[in-house]
Amino acid sequence: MRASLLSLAGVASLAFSGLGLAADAEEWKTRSVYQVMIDRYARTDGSIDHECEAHEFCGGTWRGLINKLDYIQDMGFTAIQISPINKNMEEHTAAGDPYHGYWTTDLYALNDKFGTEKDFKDLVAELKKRDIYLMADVVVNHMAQKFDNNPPPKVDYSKFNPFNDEKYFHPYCNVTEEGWLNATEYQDCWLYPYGVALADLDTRNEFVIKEMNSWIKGLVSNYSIDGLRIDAAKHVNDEFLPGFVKSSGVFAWGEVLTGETEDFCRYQTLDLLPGMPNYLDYYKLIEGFNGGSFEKLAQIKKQAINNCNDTFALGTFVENHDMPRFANKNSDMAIAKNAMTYVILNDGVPTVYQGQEQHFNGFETPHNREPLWQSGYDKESPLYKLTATLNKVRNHIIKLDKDYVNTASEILKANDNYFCTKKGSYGSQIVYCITNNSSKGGKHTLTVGGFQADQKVVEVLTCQSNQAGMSGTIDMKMNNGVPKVYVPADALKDSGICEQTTAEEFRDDTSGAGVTGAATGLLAAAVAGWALMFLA
Ligand SMILES: *[C@@H]1O[C@H](CO)[C@@H](O)[C@H](O)[C@H]1NC(C)=O
Ligand SMILES: *[C@@H]1O[C@H](CO)[C@@H](O)[C@H](O)[C@H]1NC(C)=O
Ligand SMILES: *[C@@H]1O[C@H](CO)[C@@H](O)[C@H](O)[C@H]1NC(C)=O
Ligand SMILES: *[C@@H]1O[C@H](CO)[C@@H](O)[C@H](O)[C@H]1NC(C)=O
Ligand SMILES: *[C@@H]1O[C@H](CO)[C@@H](O)[C@H](O)[C@H]1NC(C)=O
Ligand SMILES: CC(=O)N[C@H]1CO[C@H](CO)[C@@H](O)[C@@H]1O
Repeated sequence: MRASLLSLAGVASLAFSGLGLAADAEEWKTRSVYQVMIDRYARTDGSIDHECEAHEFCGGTWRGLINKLDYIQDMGFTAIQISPINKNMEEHTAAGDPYHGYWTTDLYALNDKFGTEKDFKDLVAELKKRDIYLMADVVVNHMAQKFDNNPPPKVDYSKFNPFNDEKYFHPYCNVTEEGWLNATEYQDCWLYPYGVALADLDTRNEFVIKEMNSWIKGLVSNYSIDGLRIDAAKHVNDEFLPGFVKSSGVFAWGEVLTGETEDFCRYQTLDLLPGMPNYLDYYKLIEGFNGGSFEKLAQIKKQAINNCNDTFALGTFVENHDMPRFANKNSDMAIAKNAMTYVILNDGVPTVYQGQEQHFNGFETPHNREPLWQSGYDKESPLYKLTATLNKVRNHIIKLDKDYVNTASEILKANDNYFCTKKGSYGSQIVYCITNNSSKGGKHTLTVGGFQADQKVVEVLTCQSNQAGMSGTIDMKMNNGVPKVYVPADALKDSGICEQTTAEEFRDDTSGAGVTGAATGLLAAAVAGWALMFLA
C-alpha cells in the first residue's frame, strides 16, 4: 500500500502543488457536477415539444441554458460541465451532424450554432453570479473534416485554424483491431474513420504544443473557465498532457477510458493529469447492479487508493454522453435511486449527466443524448427530488467538515446485495447503504455500524429518526429496494434538512416504480450507433 489512509489527505493536498493547482483541485472536490450537452439541454425559446433526429441538431443553445439554470441549481449542483464551445465543421456527414461539438475546425471561433459570443459571456456571468463552476470540454486530439469513406481521407488542411498545414498532423493510419492495446497506434493513428476524418494532431510537434498551450491559456482567461474536461486524453501522447494542464492554470479531468487500475492510475502517479472521470468504479457499478456483486466494487476502490495519487479528485458517474444510459440495462426505479446515491455520496466529485435525473433510458450514441426538454424539466420526478436531497446533504456536510472530501470512505459492507460506507468525521459522518434488491425487494432489517454509541441519527431520504445502540449500529428498515442515508441529528441543525422527523419504521416506497423514463420522441437514426459513439 503506497499511502496509509491517514496520510492520504496530506498527499492529496500536495498533489500538483508544484503546478500551482492545489487550490483548484481542492475547490473542485467540494463541488457537484451536472454534465450538459448544449444542443440537447434547452432551446432559446424554452419550447419542450420540438422533435428532432438523434444524429442532427436539435437546437439547444447557451441562451437556453442560461434560462434553465434554476433547474440545475435547485437540484443542488455547484458546477456544470458543458460540451465543447469551439467552431465545428459545417457539413452533414454519414456519421450525422456535429451537434455534440466534438468536430472542431477553428479553435479561435466559438460555435455559432450555440449562440453568439455575448450569449456565452452572459452564461459565464450568470454562472459566476450563482457561484456555479464552469468546466469546459476541450478537444486536443484531432481536428475534423467530412470523409467520403474512401480511405485515405483527402483532407484540406488549410481549412483548419490554427493548425492549417499537413505538417501539424500524423500521417493517416487506421487503428487496427490489435492496435487498441498498443499506445503508439491508439495515440498516433486516426480514431474511427467513418463519415468524418478525425485528423490526428501531432502533439509532439513544437508548434502544436506551443500553440495549444497558448490557446488554452487564452480560452480559460477570456471566458473565466474554472476547469477542463480533456476529451480523448488517452489518445494523445503522455508528455503533452502536463504542460497543457499547467498552461490552462485550472483543474482538469482527462478522459481515460479503461477499467484497468494501473493503466488508469498512471495518469495521476506520473503527474499527467490531476483527475479523471472514474471509469474504474463505473464498470463495477454497472456489474454490481446487473447481477454482479458489490465485492468487486469494494476491491477496485481499494486498488485505486493504492495505485492512484488522489482518488478524491476523480469524478464519480454511472452515465455520460458516451455510454448507454444506466436505465437502458436496468429500468427499475429503486435500482436507479441506489446508483444515484452512490454517485453523490462516493469519494470524489459527483457527476450527473443531464437526463439521468429523469430516468432517461437511451442506448448507445446518439440515442443516449435525448433532448432534456422531453422530460418537461420535471422537478417532481423521483430521481430529481432524490438528487436534490443528496446534494443538499453533501453540500451541508462539506460546510461543517472541510476534511470530508479528503477522507476515504470506510466500507462497512460489500456483498452480493449491499454496499454500505461511512464517510467523514464522527459527528458529521454520512452512513449509507445501497442495495440491488430492486423495487420488488421486501421488508427486512439490515444492521449496520459506522455510528457512535447512542448517537441520534436521521435517515435523510425519509426524515425518520433512529438511535444507534451501544455498539454503534443501527437497524435499518429496508423496503422496496430503496437506499438508506443517515446523518447525525446534531449535524442537521439549521440546515433546513428534515426539520421534522418521525421514528424509523418500514415505509412503502414505490414512487416511480415501473416508470422507465420519458418516452423518447426521437426518430431512430439510420446510422451505425457503434461508430458514432467513438467519434464524439
Ligand atoms: C504521485 O505518486 C507518485 C508515486 O508515489 C509520486 O512519485 C508523485 O510525486 C505523486 N504525484 C503527486 C502530484 O503527488
Ligand atoms: C478501421 O479499422 C477498423 C478495425 O479496427 C475497421 O473495422 C474499419 O472498417 C476500418 N476503417 C477504415 C476506413 O479503414
Ligand atoms: C505498436 O504499433 C506500432 C505501430 O504500428 C508498431 O511499430 C509496434 O511494433 C507495435 N508494438 C507492439 C508491442 O506491438
Ligand atoms: C482571447 O482574447 C484575446 C484578446 O481579445 C484574443 O487575442 C485571443 O485570441 C482570445 N483567445 C481565445 C482562445 O479565444
Ligand atoms: C442482486 O445480486 C445478487 C447477486 O448477484 C443476485 O443473486 C440477485 O438476483 C440480485 N437481485 C436483483 C433484484 O437483481
Ligand atoms: C426481495 C429481495 O430480493 N430481498 C432480498 C434482499 O437481499 C437480502 C440479502 O441477501 C435477501 O435476504 C432478501 O431476500
